[in-house]
Amino acid sequence: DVTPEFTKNLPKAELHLHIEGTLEPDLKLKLAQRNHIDIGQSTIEEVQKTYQYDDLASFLAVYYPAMNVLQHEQDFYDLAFAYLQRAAANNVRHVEIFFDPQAHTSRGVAFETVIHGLHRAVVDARALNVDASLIMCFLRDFSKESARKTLLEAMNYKDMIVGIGLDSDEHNNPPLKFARQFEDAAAAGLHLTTHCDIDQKDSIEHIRQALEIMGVERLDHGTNIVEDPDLVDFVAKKHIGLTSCPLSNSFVSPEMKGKEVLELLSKNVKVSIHSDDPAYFGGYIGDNYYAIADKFNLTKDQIVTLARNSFETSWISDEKKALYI
Ligand code: ES4
Ligand code: ZN
Repeated sequence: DVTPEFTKNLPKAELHLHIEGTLEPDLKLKLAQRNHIDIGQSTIEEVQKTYQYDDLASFLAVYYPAMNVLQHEQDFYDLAFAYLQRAAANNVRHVEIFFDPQAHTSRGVAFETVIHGLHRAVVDARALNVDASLIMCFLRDFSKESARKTLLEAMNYKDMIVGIGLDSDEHNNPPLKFARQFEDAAAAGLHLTTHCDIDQKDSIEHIRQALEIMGVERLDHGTNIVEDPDLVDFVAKKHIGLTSCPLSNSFVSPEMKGKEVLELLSKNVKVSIHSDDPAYFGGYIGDNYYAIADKFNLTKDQIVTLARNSFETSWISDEKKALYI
């Protein structure tokens, strides 16, 4: 009943997508050649052979070094525009793109280079009928001082950024580490979200901090919340969005958190489906919808609810939202 065509063609919002995670092997090789960087592989097959990971640490060990091929503004443009073309092909009408400035500034690429390249692609996406925006993530395993410096720099480009988030290694890096930066960002009118990865050691405590103390509007992943009925009530009442990524989850959890997604749907939580790092986890957003639909026999109605949730919990204007929900 639910086919790959149905999940691909359904209008949807993408809210959990790391732009650095859309670096496909062919573009990686092209940029390596263009920038004279030896990445140790010279064919797509060789690059794909390095994609071996079964936990966050082994994934990040492949992910961050690959970013070396991104050097110039045009490289960031090419990365983002290639993604936005794929988004258009998946009928993504609205996308809020995560980017990790510290993964670039820490290796000598200027913040301005990163944001100008990404922003130019965001502007050009209008011609693809994709409404795009940028969410700046802090690397949570970097210091809060580094986050503070990054936020200060971002204030020069505030109109190019819709919100902030937290990603990278969550272990021993709770949301509260960045409480001050989140407070300052909110005061500057930016939206707030944070990763609360699946099956983290302190996941309930991290979710509680993010919701009750820091006032985040969404949780990226966050599906462990099913362990705590009071928090589930809270997110249902407050219309907090939970952005689940089945194919990404499948690398660390065979059930891809499908049972949790179904339970959250049944409790009217605004959970939705997204792609995380599609070049590394085997599929774009239509594939992610199809993967969970196929494994858990979701109905078309459930799929449509997931897509509607993505628009409802997005940070587009109420006027634009009304077009989709
Ligand atoms: C990420 Cl899968 C995952 N987890 C944490 N941080 C990330 N950044 C990009 N992908
Ligand atoms: Zn993510």
